[in-house]
Amino acid sequence: MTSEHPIEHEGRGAPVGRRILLGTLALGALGVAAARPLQDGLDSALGAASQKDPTGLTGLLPGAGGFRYYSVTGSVPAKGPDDYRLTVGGLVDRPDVYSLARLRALPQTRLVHDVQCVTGWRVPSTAFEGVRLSALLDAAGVRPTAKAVRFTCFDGEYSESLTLAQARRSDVLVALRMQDKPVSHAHGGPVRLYVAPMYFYKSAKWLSGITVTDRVEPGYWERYGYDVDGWVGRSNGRDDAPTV
Ligand SMILES: Nc1nc2c(c(=O)[nH]1)N[C@H]1C(S)=C(S)[C@@H](COP(=O)(O)O)O[C@H]1N2
Ligand SMILES: [Mo]
Repeated sequence: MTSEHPIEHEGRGAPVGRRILLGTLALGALGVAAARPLQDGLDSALGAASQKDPTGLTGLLPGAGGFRYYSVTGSVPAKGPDDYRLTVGGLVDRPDVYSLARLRALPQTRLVHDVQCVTGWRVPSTAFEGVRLSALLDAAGVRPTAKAVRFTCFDGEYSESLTLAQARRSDVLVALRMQDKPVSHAHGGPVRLYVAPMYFYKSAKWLSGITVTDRVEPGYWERYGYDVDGWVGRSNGRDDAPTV
């Protein structure tokens, strides 16, 4: 066991620990073989550690500034100004499809917080910049029956969800920039979700769909035991809340 293992450090909520363990085993059977790092050459070095890190299917890259690049799929198509699209639909009056140019033309918000992965690594004071999710929801006209928002990704696998109240927070962005640069492909560019107050698994990379729904549909990692309400320091992660 290494320090990467969340169960060892959780210290509370044994049922949750068991859920994560079961998730790890299921993932070992179903997912790890198919999941590969975005960059080649890391597999052998990281293979053993990856088995012990439910959200750590890929690993630390030299020069990544403390970030790890995660993807639950083996490869993700690159998208840019010509072919990137973000659809907004579901329980809204005005469904829409945004190009990168349209997103860039909207008012941008820049936030600086610590990034905190649920498995323990943290990157202090990281800038994210983009369009407030609340602005896109307001533009779409959320219907009164709506309760939640589901996010889908052009990797074809990952998903996330927030309650409508969480989604409307001013520190939740549809991010176009990270570390004061356009979000790179490895970090989920050209557009990723950024949920500042929650563990980084909530910040879906390669964002392609925003669907307003009548109930929360647990996202990818949440089916393996992590909390849908992934507040840093208050959910089943193992770390203290970062300084903001
Ligand atoms: N589409 C997609 N989004 C994702 C993930 C993923 O595997 N696929 N991993 C999540 C997890 S567990 C973390 S910690 C962060 C990692 O972001 P990074 O690769 O930019 O460091 O992305 C989150 N969003
Ligand atoms: Mo993570």
